[in-house]
Amino acid sequence: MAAPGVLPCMGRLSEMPAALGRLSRAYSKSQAFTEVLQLPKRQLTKLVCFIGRSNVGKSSLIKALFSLAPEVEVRVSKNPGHTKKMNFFKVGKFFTLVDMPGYGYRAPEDFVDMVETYLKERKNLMRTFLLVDSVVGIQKADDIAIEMCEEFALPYVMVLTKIDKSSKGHLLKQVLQIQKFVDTKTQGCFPQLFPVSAVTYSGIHLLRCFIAYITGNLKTN
Ligand SMILES: Nc1nc2c(ncn2[C@@H]2O[C@H](COP(=O)(O)OP(=O)(O)OP(=O)(O)O)[C@@H](O)[C@H]2O)c(=O)[nH]1
Ligand SMILES: [Mg+2]
Repeated sequence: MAAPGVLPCMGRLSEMPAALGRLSRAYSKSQAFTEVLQLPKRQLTKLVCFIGRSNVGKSSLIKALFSLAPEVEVRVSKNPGHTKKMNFFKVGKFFTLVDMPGYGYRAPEDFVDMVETYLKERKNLMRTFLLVDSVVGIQKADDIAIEMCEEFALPYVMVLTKIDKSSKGHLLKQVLQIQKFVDTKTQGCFPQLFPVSAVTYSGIHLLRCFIAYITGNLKTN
């Protein structure tokens, strides 16, 4: 279930229209998840979703991805457990990005039902981005999401957040450990990791390009 390689995308970085944020007229739209489930599937655009432990940095990352589209309002929590429902960010006609509620500490009670039901129903879900905190690496709570992606055979990608917080040595150790985990313990996880910082914007542009690529909005030839 490996995804197409990221290399063609990297080769065209300089030709990419400045970035995803400028490319698209994005707006934020919260929608009850029951309403979304009732929508005819053919009317939904391509989807990518962001999932991860509470406080891992999902909302901050989405905010950084949309930094060139300041009209998009993304709330970032001071306390874990802020995002209790799914938030949908529709990027013009190009795709829709879904911010999932955090799991683990203070996760909504119906987290598993809500997220599992949603993910396994979506035929137009192009990729799930599973966020892991690069400071602490894969935690027990992350197993919920990893098992879910593996069980439903969802193509997913690991994004390592908050890379500005660690020394280079610590970060390298975590990256190598997570890479080994991906290589030896997963089936559906894309082999390339995406280390990012929502503070320094390191890795953000490459991730934008990758999202544009997998949603069919970045031509590579
Ligand atoms: N240093 C640093 N802090 C970050 C980064 N990303 C997020 N944070 C901080 O981590 C905390 C949680 O960030 P959020 O983006 O709200 O995390 P979340 O995963 O959306 O959290 P929930 O909505 O509760 O699930 C906030 O205090 C952010 O400022 C990063 O790249 N670097
Ligand atoms: Mg959030």
